Formats: sequence, structure tokens, C-alpha cells
Amino acid sequence: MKTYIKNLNYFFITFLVLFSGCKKDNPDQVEEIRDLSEQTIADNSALIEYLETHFYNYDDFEKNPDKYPIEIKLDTITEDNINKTPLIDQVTKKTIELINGDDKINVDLYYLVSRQGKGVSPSVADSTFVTYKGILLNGVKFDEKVYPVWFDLISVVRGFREVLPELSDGTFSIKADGTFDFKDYGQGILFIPSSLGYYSNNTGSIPAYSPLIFSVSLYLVNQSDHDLDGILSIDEDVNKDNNPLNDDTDNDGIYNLFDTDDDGDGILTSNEYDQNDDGIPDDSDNDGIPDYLDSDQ
Ligand SMILES: [Ca+2]
Ligand SMILES: [Ca+2]
Ligand SMILES: [Ca+2]
Ligand SMILES: [Ca+2]
Repeated sequence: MKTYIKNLNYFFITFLVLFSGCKKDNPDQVEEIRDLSEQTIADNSALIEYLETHFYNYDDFEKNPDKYPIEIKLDTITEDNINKTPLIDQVTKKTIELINGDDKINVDLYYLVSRQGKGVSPSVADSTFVTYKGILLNGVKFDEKVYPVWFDLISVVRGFREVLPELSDGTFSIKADGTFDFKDYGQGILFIPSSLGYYSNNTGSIPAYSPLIFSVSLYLVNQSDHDLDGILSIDEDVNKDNNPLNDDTDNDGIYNLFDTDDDGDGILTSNEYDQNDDGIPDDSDNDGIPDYLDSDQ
């Protein structure tokens, strides 16, 4: 079981910590964690079925392109609205590679952009000012934020993090009563399998192995430098796989985006990144590895 969980992602590590006290010789109380390949197939079937049988209020968005806000509403296609375009014809598929022990497994999520937004897009490591509603495939709501909250994308479920960069933020003005009036912001719907959500964890009102649906509005984006070392967090994704949670140059267990001394040489990254201030990372020994990632420089 440990091998299975080891590298999948940090939610599974959390699971391991939470349940490490369970006795393996008591199978009545400890449910074996489901096989990721099998769960991926099951989740994808469930998501596809949902997408084929549901639609959203795209008419509202098409008829009122300049109206804000418009709430995203999902509904079942029935005889009364049989002419509606099903979600399956409108979504985009995005494939994420997960490490599962020694294997790599491709997991599909789906998303739909109802409004692109006219501002800037976040990276997977940025902070976002959002409202959202989260539901299960049976329509049960498990969470909702009606007023915007800041979400650090690096700390939310992977499916959410992977899709928000597809949207752009908007603009705001301050009304006479001091409240904000947002417009031109991005809105979308995320359909994510359990492995990019909470997988085997029971979380609040989300049962284990639940695919998740989020409708999201993205108002503002704030670029993040989590460790304040002068390098944007997304630029600490050294292997450029758009996942900063697998880059740990000095193998000290702290990912580069949280590590103030990325190469572990005792010199803070901020003191060796760009000493001559020419905007290019210094590389004193010209070996192609910048000093802040080069432990022998
Ligand atoms: Ca990476
Ligand atoms: Ca490190
Ligand atoms: Ca760093
Ligand atoms: Ca260093």
C-alpha cells in the first residue's frame, strides 16, 4: 500500500499520515485503497455520462455578453429541453500524467470556458481571487463561496489548479457603497476525476472517490513568490513540466518554490540569483547551471 501511495501526490501523503496507525491485519476496518487505473476508468465513465446528459445555461451567456454577473447553472437534459447542446460537445479535455509507484497513468479532466475573461491568466502557482460552487455528480452541493476569496492554486486540489490558468481575470471598480463591481472576468466549469480531487479521502461532505464539478469565476490574479527568494514560484518549476511540486534541486524535501536556498549550498538564492543585476541568472562557472541551482558555485 505504501508503494502505491508514495509518489502520487501530496493528498495521498496526507492520507498515509492520517491512517498510518491502522492495523493491516484488521481488514474489516481498513478499506484497501482502490487501484488508480481502475478508478480512473470508472471516474471517466461517470464524467462522460454526466457530460452527455447535462447542459449549462449557455443561452444566457450568448445573449448577454456584456452582462455581469451571470451565474452558471447546470441542468439535466430532459424531453422539455431535448434540443439543448450537451456539455460533452462543449468541453475541452486535458490529460494529466500521475506517477503511481513505478507507473505513469494518464488521467483526463474536462473543462468548459463560458467566458474567457479579458485580463491576465494565472500560472498553476499563482493566487486567484475567485467565487465558486462545487457539486458532486448527483448534483449535491458540497461547497460554495458567494463572495470572492483568495485561493493559492498551489494548495488546492490538482484539478482546480490545472484549469484556472485556462481562464483570465477581469477588472473592477469601487462602487459608492464601497463594494467592488467586477466585470470582464473569466468563468468556467471544471469536471475533475477523484484522483485530481480528494481520491480516497472522505472530506467534509465529499465521499471518497468522488469526481467533482466546480463552476468558477476568476476576478483577480496575483503572481506568487512563495519563498520570497526573488524568483516567481512558477519559474521555480525547473523541469518545466508545469508542476512546481516535483522540483527539489537539493533533495532536502522542500520544493524549490518553498526553498530559500535551492541548491543547499548555504547561500540564499536571493544572494546568488542575479548579483550583477542584468536580469539574467548568474552562472559563474559557465556550466549552464545557474549559481542558485549549482551547489558547487
Ligand atoms: Ca516541475
Ligand atoms: Ca529543496
Ligand atoms: Ca526557491
Ligand atoms: Ca544557494
